Amino acid sequence: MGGKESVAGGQTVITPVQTHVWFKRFMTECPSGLQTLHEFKALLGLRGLNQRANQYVVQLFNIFDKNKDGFIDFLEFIAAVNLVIQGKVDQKLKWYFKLYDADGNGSIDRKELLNIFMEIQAISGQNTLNAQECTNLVFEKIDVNNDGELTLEEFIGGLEKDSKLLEMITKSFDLSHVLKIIQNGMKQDT
Ligand SMILES: [Ca+2]
Ligand SMILES: [Ca+2]
Ligand SMILES: [Ca+2]
Repeated sequence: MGGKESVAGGQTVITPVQTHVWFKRFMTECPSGLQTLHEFKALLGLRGLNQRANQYVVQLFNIFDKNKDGFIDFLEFIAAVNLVIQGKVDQKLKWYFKLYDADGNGSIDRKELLNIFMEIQAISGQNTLNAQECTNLVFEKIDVNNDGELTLEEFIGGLEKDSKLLEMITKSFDLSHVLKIIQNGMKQDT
């Protein structure tokens, strides 16, 4: 919220020159060209995470790691950056959906959503939002057939219709600060 110079704010387009800059940073950070989970965490300045927060980062890493080889290569990295910077809302929502669907069975149940909210709290150190209440609210609003599971359709359809909810979800998983860390020169020590 307020005062945040969101790098993802404008409709920035990644130019070839920028891609080159990213590439140099990426290679400086991971000379092997393959980023491990450990390096990923170091990159984001995430240390001494508790179990919940750690779980969230692992999930994030796994989503970046598209080909599931256990590393983030530059193409995967730039794809993620690209999405965060200029992805359309429904592309981003698809991505959130993957992140929230922890067991990958194609739907989000209450436990998964609750978990993710708690992980986010753990990572951001915020207690302003009550994870249980948020979960209830989301299901109340967008679980159209009331079966306790959110399909991709319910998720995207519901959020696109409800701007407040969309804002909550977007904020809960705001990658712009992640991107800012990366843009600030991938500093490892903070
Ligand atoms: Ca990979
Ligand atoms: Ca699931
Ligand atoms: Ca449902």
